[in-house]
Amino acid sequence: MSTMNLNRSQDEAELEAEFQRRIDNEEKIEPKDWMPEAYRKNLIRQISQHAHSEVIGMQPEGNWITRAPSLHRKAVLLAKVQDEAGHGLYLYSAAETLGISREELIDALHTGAAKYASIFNYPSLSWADMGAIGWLVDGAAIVNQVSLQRTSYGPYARGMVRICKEESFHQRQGYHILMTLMEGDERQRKMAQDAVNRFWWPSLMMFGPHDSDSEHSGQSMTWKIKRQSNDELRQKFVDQSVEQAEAIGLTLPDPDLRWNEERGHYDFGEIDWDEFYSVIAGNGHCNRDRVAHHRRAHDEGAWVREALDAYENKRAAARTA
Ligand code: FAQ
Repeated sequence: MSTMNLNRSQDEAELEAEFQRRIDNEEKIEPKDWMPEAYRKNLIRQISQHAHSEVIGMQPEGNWITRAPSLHRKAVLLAKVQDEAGHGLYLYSAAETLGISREELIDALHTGAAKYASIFNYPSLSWADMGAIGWLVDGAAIVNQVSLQRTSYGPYARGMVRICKEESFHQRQGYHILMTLMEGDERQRKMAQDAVNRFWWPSLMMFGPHDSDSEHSGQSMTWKIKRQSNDELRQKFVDQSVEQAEAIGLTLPDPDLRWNEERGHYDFGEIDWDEFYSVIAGNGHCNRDRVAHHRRAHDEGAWVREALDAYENKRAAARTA
């Protein structure tokens, strides 16, 4: 190794040691701070996939806005879906602070280079699905996001604080839909139970593979991008959901679900990992439709982006003049 290269790698090692010291000290890393290239890339990956999930996640619920059973439910659902768009925007902005453009991020979604949460590749078949999505999907998202409020990257952590407040409202509105159905007639109770039967296992998959199979967890935990592991968060979600289900008379579709006195947690059955990997590889019920729909909406919105650019250029020209 030449002396110059040796000096460079020494400098790099010192910078990395200082970076890790800051992380260990619970200091937030900000956009202009030095960071290892792999930290930057890993964050772009996670934050952008998180953003894509929020935006693609509007589709299953968007499907029910025109069929909501009352004006009140419709207004609430509209507000919720709009919130998800807002979450996507905060998250894209946070990713952009790492030096990547919105166009590159969207392109990665369209080409399949970037993933989004597997759950949104399942269809929403009945009104009760709006309840199950709010209760379980937003519920799982909150468990994960509360933990991410303490993530090491400043813009991501701060975005999470606001997102979590809104997700709490989302979760409650979903639970309220199911509660109302469970107080209804036999058909309504069946509809609620059917939705929970279909969404329970995919919700558990939202936390990702087991820790032992999680490719990114080790490094992400050292850098405190992730503060709790996939399995820890999944367990937390199971524990909180059992009592909530019981309170309104729903049954979680897992015969192995039982309280384990020794562990102080609920034991639960094994997830169908073949299904999980098949869905994230692009073969879920709705993968193709979801991306095609996003592409279409993006293309139809091209004129808005062009108008914004034209306006910005005009303002810049006026400033220079
Ligand atoms: N779906 O090594 P790990 C919401 C991928 S927001 C698809 O464990 P990591 C709001 C993973 O990306 C929901 N892919 O990965 C809402 C990686 O692939 P890659 C979204 C998954 O990053 C509600 C590979 O598997 N929340 O729902 C999934 O350490 C209602 C290996 O996995 C977030 O994104 C999955 N479930 O841990 C909106 C939270 N799991 O990238 C509308 C932020 C894993 O190498 C309606 N993200 N993969 O190609 C995280 O906390 C983490 O990224 C995990 C995965 C925990 C999701």
